Formats: sequence, C-alpha cells, structure tokens
Amino acid sequence: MTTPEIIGSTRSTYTHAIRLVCEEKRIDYKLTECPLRAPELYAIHPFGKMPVLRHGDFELFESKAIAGYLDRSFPAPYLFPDDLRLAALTEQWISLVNTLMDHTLIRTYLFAYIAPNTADGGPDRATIDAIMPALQAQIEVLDKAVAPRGYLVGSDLTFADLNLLPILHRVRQAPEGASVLAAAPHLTRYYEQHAARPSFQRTLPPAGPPRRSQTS
Ligand SMILES: N[C@@H](CCC(=O)N[C@@H](CS)C(=O)NCC(=O)O)C(=O)O
Repeated sequence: MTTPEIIGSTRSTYTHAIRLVCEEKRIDYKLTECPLRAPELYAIHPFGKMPVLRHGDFELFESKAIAGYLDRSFPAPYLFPDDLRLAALTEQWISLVNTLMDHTLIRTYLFAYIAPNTADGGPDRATIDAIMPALQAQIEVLDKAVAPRGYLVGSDLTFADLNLLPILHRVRQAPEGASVLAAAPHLTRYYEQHAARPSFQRTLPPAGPPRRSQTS
C-alpha cells in the first residue's frame, strides 16, 4: 500500500497523536517536518493547521479525520471501537479534549511559558494564574475518568487516549502542570503506563513549540 505522508512537526501535539496512531498500527509512514502555517499545510488545510495527510492522490486535514481514515485503511489494532456505545464515548473524549482541554492546557497554559506574549519573553504570569482553576478542574475530570480501568474508554487503547497523551506530556513540562498532575494519582499512573509504550518512546517530541513559518 502507498506510504501515508504526515505533514506537521515533531513538536506539535496534534501531529504527535497521528504519529502515535501510525506507530500503534505499525503503519510505514513518512513525517514531513514543517513550520506552523507553512505553505505545504495551506495546500491541504484551508487554515494552515497541522497535521495534514497525503496518501497517494488523497489529501485530508483535521487530526481526528486523519486518525479515523488511517485506522480503517490499515489492519488491526483498531483504535476506533465498532461497538456503538464505546464509539460514542471515544467521540465524546476526543471532542472534549480538542474543543476545551487543548485550549486550556496547551494554547493558554503551556503557551504562556513557551510562546509568551510578554515584553521580556518571560512566562506570562497573569495568564498562568488566571488559567489555574480551569487547569485544576480539567485534570480532576481526567483523573476520575481513567481511575476505573486505566483507559478513557472501556478496557482498551483508543484514539481518545492517543489524542490526550501528547497533551499530558506537554503539561508536565511546566511547573504548575507537573504538580497538579502529580497530585492526580490515577492520571499519573495512566500517563506513566502509556508513555512507556514503544509508540510513545519512539515519538517523544523535542522541547518547545513548532517553529513559525517565515513565509506565511
Ligand atoms: N483542529 C485541528 C487543530 C490542529 C492545530 O491546532 N494544530 C496546531 C499545532 S499543534 C497548529 O497548526 N497551530 C497553528 C495555528 O493554529 O495557526 C486538528 O485537529 O488537526
């Protein structure tokens, strides 16, 4: 089968989730590294977001769509359950993480450290302090969700987990995030267990945000 090309960055959480899909399913894929908002992203994604996929003559944008396409195009293990309720729960967690938690944990909290909008380039303390209650509340929700079985959905790994793990990895890199996570015992065990997976170890991101494109 044609090798899928993932266009994105090793530093991007959404790209990381798609690389985890490829690694878990043992898909032979090519990662084409590019800066944020690069022309090769705009060639596929109307708003230039990463990752995007090229598979033969087929192009696709939006990470969840890409994950679902790869899951059904390649053999087991399958990361989107067939069972109606498990499938709905998988959608539920992907949606909550992508529409709410990513904004709090990555775009607001982490970016206040790694891409701050401050005069001296130091951490944006006002933003960090303001987001802490939301960060705390969201980590508590996740801690409770993984407590029974160590997965977000049922008793097997799904894309809901692979979508969340890159975010947890990043949140732990900043001090308040690390201590809030350390105080969430189930989520800490969940992260440590899944971060030990070969797929995760093979795709560990370098520190820092993706570069910004010079040309867009
Ligand atoms: N909804 C998109 C979000 C992708 C996204 O926000 N990617 C980030 C990098 S992790 C990005 O491209 N940021 C640049 C921007 O927002 O302009 C998806 O699921 O693929």
